[in-house]
Amino acid sequence: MARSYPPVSIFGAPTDVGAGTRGASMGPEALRVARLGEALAARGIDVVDTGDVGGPRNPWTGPADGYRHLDEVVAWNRAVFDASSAILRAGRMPVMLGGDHCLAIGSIAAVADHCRRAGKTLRVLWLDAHTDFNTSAITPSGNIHGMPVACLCGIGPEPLVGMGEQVPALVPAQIRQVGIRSVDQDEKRLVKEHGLDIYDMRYIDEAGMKQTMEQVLLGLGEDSHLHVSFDVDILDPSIAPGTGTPIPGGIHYREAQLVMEMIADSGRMGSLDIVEVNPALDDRNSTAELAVDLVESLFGKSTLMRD
Ligand code: 4U7
Ligand code: MN
Ligand code: MN
Ligand code: MN
Repeated sequence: MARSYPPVSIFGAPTDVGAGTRGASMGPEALRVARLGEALAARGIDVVDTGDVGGPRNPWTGPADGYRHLDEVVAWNRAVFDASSAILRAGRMPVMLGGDHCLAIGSIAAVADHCRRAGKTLRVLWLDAHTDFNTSAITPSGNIHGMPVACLCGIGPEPLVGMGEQVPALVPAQIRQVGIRSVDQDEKRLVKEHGLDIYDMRYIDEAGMKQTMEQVLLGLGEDSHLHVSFDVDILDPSIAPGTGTPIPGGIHYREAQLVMEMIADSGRMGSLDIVEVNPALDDRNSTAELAVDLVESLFGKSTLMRD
């Protein structure tokens, strides 16, 4: 059955300050070149592209006290927080084009504040090869794109943990992680300690994607707001080479489509990040094109007879 979608506002956050490989700063343009806005408009969705938010250049320096580029990461996240908040206040759905995954701190902090104002229950679906639950004490890299989930749960530096009014922005029980296959040694201990709900590749192999997504979406209701944070490195590198931290053994095309179709069927998606597209590493923009294809499914495009 055709579903109607709220109006969408796309914005870009062209930076790679949180990443260990440069190039995700070109992600927003790559997604536009792959015609993201046009694809949603063709589905009858009211969509505007508000352009890019701005921030400091990437200084490309080493870690200081366990963080690389902390000041720059804070500045970019404030810009993302402000843009997401404004879009939500206007009654529209924010779609953030990253940029690296550190930017989900700002986008999700904004959504958490919005949900509190609107009396909605927030659930976050983290589609990723990585759990992104590192801290300055345990990070092997200092790269803050490996820390957003911890920061949102209140573990991290004050300016990132306290981005919004609601601090912490999330509790682990609100989060579902799908596609996980790369977790650092100490990070493993921490995600267990905090009880994150993780559907790793072993789980997906054994249960299948249908049952996995049924579990993930269980309990969503009328008053639920589902935030989808889509790190394209959830996809197998053979179909999505354009990303800075590719990990073998990812989900394939049909599994990815099913993830998106089942989210669409839930009817609860209220906000979206598309992050970690790195055109410098891509094969003729194929990763951005695949991301757009999958986002069309997120907005209700399905195969054959179900439209
Ligand atoms: B992404 C890593 F060490 N865990 O912290 C780290 F393996 O947003 C990678 O999921 C983090 O792409 C990947 O640097 C962050 C590493
Ligand atoms: Mn990530
Ligand atoms: Mn990742
Ligand atoms: Mn990455």
